[in-house]
Amino acid sequence: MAVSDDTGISLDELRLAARNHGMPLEALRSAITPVGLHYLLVHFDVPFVDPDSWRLEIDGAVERPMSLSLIDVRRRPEVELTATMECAGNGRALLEPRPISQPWVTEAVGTAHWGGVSLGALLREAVPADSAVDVVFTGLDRGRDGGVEQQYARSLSLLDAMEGGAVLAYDMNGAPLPAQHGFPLRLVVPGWYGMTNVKWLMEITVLEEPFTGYQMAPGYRFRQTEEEEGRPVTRMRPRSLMAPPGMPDFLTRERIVDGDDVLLEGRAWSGTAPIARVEVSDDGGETWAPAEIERDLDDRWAWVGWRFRWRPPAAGAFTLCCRATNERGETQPLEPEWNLGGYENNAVQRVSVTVR
Ligand SMILES: Nc1nc2c(c(=O)[nH]1)N[C@H]1C(S)=C(S)[C@@H](COP(=O)(O)O)O[C@H]1N2
Ligand SMILES: [Mo]
Repeated sequence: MAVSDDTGISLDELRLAARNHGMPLEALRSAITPVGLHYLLVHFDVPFVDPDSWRLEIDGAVERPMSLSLIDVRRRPEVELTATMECAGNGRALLEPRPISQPWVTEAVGTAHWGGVSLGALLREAVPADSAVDVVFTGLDRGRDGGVEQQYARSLSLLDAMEGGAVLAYDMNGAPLPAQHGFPLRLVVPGWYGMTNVKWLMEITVLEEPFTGYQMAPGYRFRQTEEEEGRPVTRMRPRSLMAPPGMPDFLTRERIVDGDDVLLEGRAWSGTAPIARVEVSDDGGETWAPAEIERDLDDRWAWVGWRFRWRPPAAGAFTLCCRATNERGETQPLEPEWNLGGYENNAVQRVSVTVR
């Protein structure tokens, strides 16, 4: 992956950014992100699917291969899941030098309520072979990435696929999936970064050897150089974001805040262990004070809310930050850990405000 030699966004990056939108951060005030405000990432084109002829094939090393229509899928017991999803590239544009790809700032996140069927239950129906190791999920979308022509495909270990609480979702926030979010069926793996959640699913293949498709390697590897093998990107690091307070300046998005009692609020999530605490700083991360946590969604995989009553010590310019820590003691760093793909940047958010 190329990196920029300056700070200017290229036309290629702008084109990607215009197709793939983030969640406006004011939507952090909603526990469930309204569908149109959920972030969007599409590597190739949105495929338009005829639901009547669509089939999900379950094949490979299974005793009972299956070919299911949408009605066959919907006939099975429904499971529901509320999950926060974040693109692994969230924060990429803040890295220096900037890896050239979708140039997210901090907004590639959203929380949806998914309805569908249990992946584990469906795989048990198909009866994977004893020698099975990986399960591959292939989408209908096709394109070229890193010079390699491919269908979008990602895999999970058999254990993660069977036991990870994954859902094959046909509903998002109580309505059929919209085209851009994977109609008619997508994978949702709670706690994992976004790329895992394969949209426009057409095939689930059980393999007896590890899957080596492009989106597993060289895609989504945490590494410093092209030569390095690196490690796979998997679960979401702890992160918190603030709903921007006050009102924005149109061009810079800097915030203008009035008064001496300002409610700061936002959300925090982590795919490796539940959120333990959130702290707030008004001096760019020098000193921290605890925020109050509100677990308003009844799901371990959904973000928690946080709030903090801020009494600005004076009028003038401040840099507000928030920092989440999970139950494993993993916390957000002040500076990102640079890597070639621009993944897993969970450095604390910095919000510039002017208090009047
Ligand atoms: N088939 C397919 N699935 C995909 C993608 C894709 O391009 N094609 N993008 C992935 C990535 S990188 C992310 S971050 C999420 C985004 O899901 P959303 O657009 O519903 O928010 O979908 C994932 N699933
Ligand atoms: Mo992503």
